[in-house]
Parts: sequence; structure tokens; C-alpha cells
Amino acid sequence: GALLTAILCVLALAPAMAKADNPIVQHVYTADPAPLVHNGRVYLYTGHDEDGSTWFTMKEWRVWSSGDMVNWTDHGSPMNVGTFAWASKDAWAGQAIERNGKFYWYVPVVNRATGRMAIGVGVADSPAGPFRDAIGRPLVENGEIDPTVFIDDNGQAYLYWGNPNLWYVRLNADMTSFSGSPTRIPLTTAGFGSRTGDAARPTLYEEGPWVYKRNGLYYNVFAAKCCSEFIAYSTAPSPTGPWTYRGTIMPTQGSSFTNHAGIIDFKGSSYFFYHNGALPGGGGFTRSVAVERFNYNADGTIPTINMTTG
Ligand code: FUB
Repeated sequence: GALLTAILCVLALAPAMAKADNPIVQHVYTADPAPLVHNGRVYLYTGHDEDGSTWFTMKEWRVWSSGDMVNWTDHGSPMNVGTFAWASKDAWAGQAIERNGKFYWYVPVVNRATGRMAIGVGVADSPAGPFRDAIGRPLVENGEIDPTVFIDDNGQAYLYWGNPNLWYVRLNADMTSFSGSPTRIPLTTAGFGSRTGDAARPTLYEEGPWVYKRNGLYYNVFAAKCCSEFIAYSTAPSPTGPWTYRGTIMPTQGSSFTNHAGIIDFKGSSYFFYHNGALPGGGGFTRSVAVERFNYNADGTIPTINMTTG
């Protein structure tokens, strides 16, 4: 009897333990999570906030992986500002994707020659790197940040990015060049919600887009309304819109004034990655990535997701 009760208690606790353990990384500060599912593992690409940082002085990116969303392997830093000989600083928010056995990691970083933010692309033969500069120059440069990459079912790849605007461009199959010119997505209030009190930014869209497709619907999850950011989303019937604003996913919470989302399905569950300032010494420039498991609503909408710790 007592033994059975003890076993049942342990079993009952197991799911809670599995969904706990936030922040995911507890020995360094991390930011801007970008998860990628590959060969039965989740690879988590992040930035690295330096100890005691008082600005987004980020020098390198980090990779972590897990087969169970509980135990994480540290793959170190397989890409940093120095990977891009033309870059000077600011290893900010990117995303990696696999195509034809190669891994492409799109990141914003300052172009030393122009002093502006540009998008670089690293390439590697394995998801944990090491990554090298794929083309030796910026893939695209317009002073804007936060690339997200997506390959549609027909093989057409898209890169989206931007703050204060939202851009996309069609990537070629090589993933390191593009066709046509970057196109600015109209930031309408129908598409991205309305913000008051900032004439230059009439919609909620701020930065950090995360674009993906589920059941034929295109999702654009983004950081809304600096500088107590929340995560909101829009959907569209095609990768190029038109976008319809769908509301808040994660309200403003925690001690980081930015937030940044990444969403995956893995082993039958859906996961929402984000960042906050939950570690000791944490805050807006000393952030930590965290994750919540969630279920889509039956109509494909995303429920409200709250930050958890522990
Ligand atoms: O981490 C630096 C910047 O802060 C990112 O590029 C933005 O998305 C925000 O999280």
C-alpha cells in the first residue's frame, strides 16, 4: 500500500517536473530563443547576454539541445560576431533552419563599414555547428533586425525581419541569395493591431517576428509595443499576407522589457519559447530563455500563455 502510494505520487509529479525547469539555462544569461526540431531533438539557438550588461552588448550566439525538453545539452558558442569578418558588434536575435542537410542561421549584426544593422547568414553541416560565414558579406542590409526564416510546402523559402518596419524577401533554394527586392509588409491596424500614443508606430508590431505554417494557416508571432513588450500574433492565408491581427499570446510579464518568441511542435506537443529576467541579477539586459507547453485551440488560435518559473 505505502509503496504503491509512493510510486503513484512520483508518477503524478513527473509531468509537473517535465514542464518545470524555467529558465532553461541557469548558468549564463540567454535571450532571443529560436528552436529547431531536427532528428528527434530540439536545437535551441539563443543570444548571450553578458554578466552585468547595461545594454544589448552581445558578442556571440549559443546552441543547446534536448531530446525530452527537460535535459539540455550545452553545445557552446558555434557562432559569434567574429564569424562574420565584416561585422563589428551586436549578436542579436536570429533563427536557424535546415535545408538539404545544411543548417543556415540568419542573424542581425552591425556591418562595420556602414555602422548599420545587416542580416548575416552562417552555415554548418550539423545543427550544433560550427558555423562559418556562408557568403562573406551581408545577405541583406537595411538597418533593421530580427530575421525569421520559413520554407513553405512548395519549397519556397522566405526571410522576414524588421524593426520598425516588417520586411520579407523570397530566398532562393541555396538559402544564401534571394530573388526580387525586399518587400515591406503593410503595417495596417487590421493586420497588426493598434497602438496609441506613438504616431510613428500606429500598430503593435515592434520586432522579433516568428513566421510558420500550421494546418494551411500562416502565423506571424511578434514582440509588440516596446518597451514593456508582450507577444502577439497575426495570421494570413498566404506567406505574403494579407495579415489579420489575432491578439495577445503572452502578456507583459517579468522583469525584461523585451520579449521574443519561438514556437515548435515536438513529439506531439506544442511549445512556446520566450525570454524574461528570471535568473538572479536578471533584467532587461540579463535575460533568460524559458518555455511553456501549450495546446492550440480547436480553431487554430493560440491561447494566452503565462510565464512560469521553477
Ligand atoms: O537581443 C537583442 C534584441 O533585443 C533583439 O534583437 C530583439 O528582438 C530584442 O529581444
